[in-house]
Amino acid sequence: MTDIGAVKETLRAQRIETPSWAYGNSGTRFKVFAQQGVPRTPQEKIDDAATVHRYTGVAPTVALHIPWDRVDDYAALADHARNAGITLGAINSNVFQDDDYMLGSVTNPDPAVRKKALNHLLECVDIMDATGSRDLKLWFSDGTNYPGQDDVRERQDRLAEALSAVYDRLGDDQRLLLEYKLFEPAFYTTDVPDWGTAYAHCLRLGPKAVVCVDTGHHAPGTNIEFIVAVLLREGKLGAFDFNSRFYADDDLMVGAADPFQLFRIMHEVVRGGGLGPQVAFMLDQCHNIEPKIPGQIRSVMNVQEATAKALLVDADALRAAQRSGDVLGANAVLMDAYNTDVRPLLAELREEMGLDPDPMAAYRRSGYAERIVAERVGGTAAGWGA
Ligand code: PSV
Ligand code: MN
Ligand code: MN
Repeated sequence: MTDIGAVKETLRAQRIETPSWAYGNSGTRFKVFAQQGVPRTPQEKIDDAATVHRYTGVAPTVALHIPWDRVDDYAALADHARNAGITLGAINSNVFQDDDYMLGSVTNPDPAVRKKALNHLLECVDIMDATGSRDLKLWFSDGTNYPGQDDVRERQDRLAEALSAVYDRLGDDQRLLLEYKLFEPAFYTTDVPDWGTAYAHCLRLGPKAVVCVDTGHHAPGTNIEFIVAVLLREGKLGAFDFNSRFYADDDLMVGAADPFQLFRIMHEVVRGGGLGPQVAFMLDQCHNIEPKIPGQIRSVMNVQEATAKALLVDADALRAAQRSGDVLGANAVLMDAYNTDVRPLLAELREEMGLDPDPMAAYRRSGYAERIVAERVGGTAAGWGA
């Protein structure tokens, strides 16, 4: 039997981090459809993130991307966030948007480019010191397009060298999250293409280096929940970048394309004891055609719903069925939880937390959307990459 009180306590303590870049304009390489009222500054992105937290109650941090969120005074930015009711979360490095990085950043054959990339990563740790952020998220677009283009093995050596320099710079309470991605923008080899490569580097680096699983970064058909189970078992699952995909790295709302997969992932998280602070649950999404703040609210709710269902799995009944080889019985236990409508439970929890039971409706009624359209005139709207 599941203890509903305990389920609610766990849901109340859950933390989901939203990304600053979700609030700015974004699109595909074909077209960016600009929206009215989007933030023009990192401060306005933080205000929008704080709004998501106001209505969901479980999104108290916002991730920054440098240099997209570059400011002169990061401590002041952290103050701005605190005044808005949230704090600054992971610092995402960016060594993929500079002409110098055409052949790679930390794995570039040119040592001068490698140095420049490393300096940026180290600067991100300085920023973490100022913002009080725990996590540095590293994603490298590095790779090659053609067989023979560069020495694949040597690129691993260059990567290891840079990672180790960053690792040595981390404070005692700081972590490095290494994110992998199968392909794009590199199409032949990617230097950190999969969890195995990320895991191998993190293992060598030490306990402060952990893997980030971006749910959109796998080949179609990959069993992501298996990866989650294995990484958790090894103590090397550090974070999620949640989003949904139909084809490649689509960055659509988490739980939109395949809510069952999200449930299966959360089941392994619960099973592996990963619902604590050691795993950061972050969104990495772009809202190209839908309004951004409600897009984030919906995404946070989707993660909550998948988590609630995973918490409802009758662990004792599941184990008993598994131990007795009852294949259909075990599957039924899981499906019973997945097929439960958890929306009333979450609505009740929100009321207990002093929130509106329907965050989407409460946001709609608040007038915030109309207010930012009226107020955010002049200046340049922040976009993906600005
Ligand atoms: C790369 O595709 C990625 O998932 C990384 O996390 C980047 O920081 C982010 O997307 C940029 O949107
Ligand atoms: Mn990502
Ligand atoms: Mn991505």
